[in-house]
Amino acid sequence: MMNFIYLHCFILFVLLHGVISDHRNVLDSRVCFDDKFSFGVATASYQIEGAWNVSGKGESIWDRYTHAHPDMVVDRSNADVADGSYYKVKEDVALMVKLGIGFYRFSIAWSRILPIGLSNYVNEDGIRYYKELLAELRRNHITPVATMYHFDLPQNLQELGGWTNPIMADYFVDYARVLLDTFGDEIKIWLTFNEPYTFCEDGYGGIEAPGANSSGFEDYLCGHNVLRAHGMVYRMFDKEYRKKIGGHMGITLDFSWLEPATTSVEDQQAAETARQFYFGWFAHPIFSKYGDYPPVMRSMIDANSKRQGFYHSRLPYFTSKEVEMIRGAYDFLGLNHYTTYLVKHGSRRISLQPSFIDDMNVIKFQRDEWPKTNSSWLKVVPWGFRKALNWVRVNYRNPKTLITENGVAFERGLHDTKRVNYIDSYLRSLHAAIHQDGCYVIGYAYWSLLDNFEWTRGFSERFGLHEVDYQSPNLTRTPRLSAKYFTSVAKTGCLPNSYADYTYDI
Ligand code: GBH
Repeated sequence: MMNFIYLHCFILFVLLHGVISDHRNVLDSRVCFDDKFSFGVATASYQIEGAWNVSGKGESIWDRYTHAHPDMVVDRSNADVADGSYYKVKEDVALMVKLGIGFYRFSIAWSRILPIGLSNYVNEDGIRYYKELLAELRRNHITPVATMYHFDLPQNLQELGGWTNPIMADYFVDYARVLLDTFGDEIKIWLTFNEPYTFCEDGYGGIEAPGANSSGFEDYLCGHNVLRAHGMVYRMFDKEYRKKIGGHMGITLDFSWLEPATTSVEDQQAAETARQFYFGWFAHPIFSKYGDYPPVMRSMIDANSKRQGFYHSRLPYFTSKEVEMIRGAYDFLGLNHYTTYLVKHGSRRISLQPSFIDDMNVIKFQRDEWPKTNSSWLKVVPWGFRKALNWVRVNYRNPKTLITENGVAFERGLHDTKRVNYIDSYLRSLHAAIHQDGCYVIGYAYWSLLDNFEWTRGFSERFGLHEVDYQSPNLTRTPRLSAKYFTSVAKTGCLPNSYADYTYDI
């Protein structure tokens, strides 16, 4: 009888314990990233530095474009002054220290280092500026992540045709050599390019700088030379620098998720074609098992070129040596992700005028119900982040990935709850991709530390964790609510459970 009672007590204890610990699990069910996961912020030289012609800096294609065509920027602004970050190294790094972040992704202005783009003349002040930044980061234990090229080609090289000229790859190698020789001791994480799709398609196929507006033609030439340049720099790094100075080299690609609009076979196929054109164009040659352009791009562009009367495909061919050089040219993938689109199959009749959109032949759109932001192209669709990451995992054998940009623009003001919600929901999606699906992601950078010059959208779109007052002579920076939120995330590695978790004074 006694035993029987003991047994009952025991069972009751086990049951109660279960209930209590379940309860604790609910309270502790915070979404947490592991200790090694790193949080950071991202910026780019032209968008924040200002000092466009100061102390020997040469002219870039964005200097030229905004000066020659002010009407191409929605608010007729330019980045001559921008956030004045050239003069605010200490102030900006202090903001990062307050955020408690582990890394800072910035870009180096080619024409600040080599004013005419060529390696025979190095601008010492350019080197001084980035050294000062690196010293300040080092003093504060923030790891630098440097992008060699974020859209700002020296204008002098544009006179030669810019990225449509194959020799650009050689000049990029020379520039990279100067950077590795000069900064290689301090910078251990390198990105060759930011978003080649964006600057080749919008710059050479469209009307962003340099504004070549030659879609289906110059965009492909640009892409071809950028891929060669990336491969060449990676091989040089591998052969000549890795042993000596160590470090990791990758490339940043932009991947908006592309979801089939319906379950029809045609739309499923169209979505996959779109992924190959928008992302695979640059990802397939570097990250896929076999390298080279995605087969669907190759076959569609070859066929269209032929129908249009070209003797050669508008999409250039790599030599087999180039395919091998570019294939596997990475230590990690830098991934930018902002939004998602739906895709339907297109039914375009092929016109005589070459065009990237015609070659791809799909229809891309966003749902009206998806929450809007202050960027026409950006709707809030957090689940697309997880899908994009999984597509990368499945197609490219789960490469080591650093999220080099994710962010959103909303109206001015400090109480930016919409931005907090955006970041929080995208981080939840990222967390699921890592912890439920096994995607290999090592860190996340928010775009951006500061409001800045958003290319042809000028200062009208504000992505900053900090608001910049462009009317004030000091270009005053003020943290938004999202800066407090992000501080809590960066310092704890966990997403806050409630508003109170990050609005106390940090
Ligand atoms: C990133 O690109 C860039 O790397 C970064 O410099 C930029 O500040 C950030 O986006 C936020 O804008 O205005 O309709 O012509 C993300 C990919 C490609 C998205 C160009 C916007 C222009 C669309 N971007 N695209 S539109």
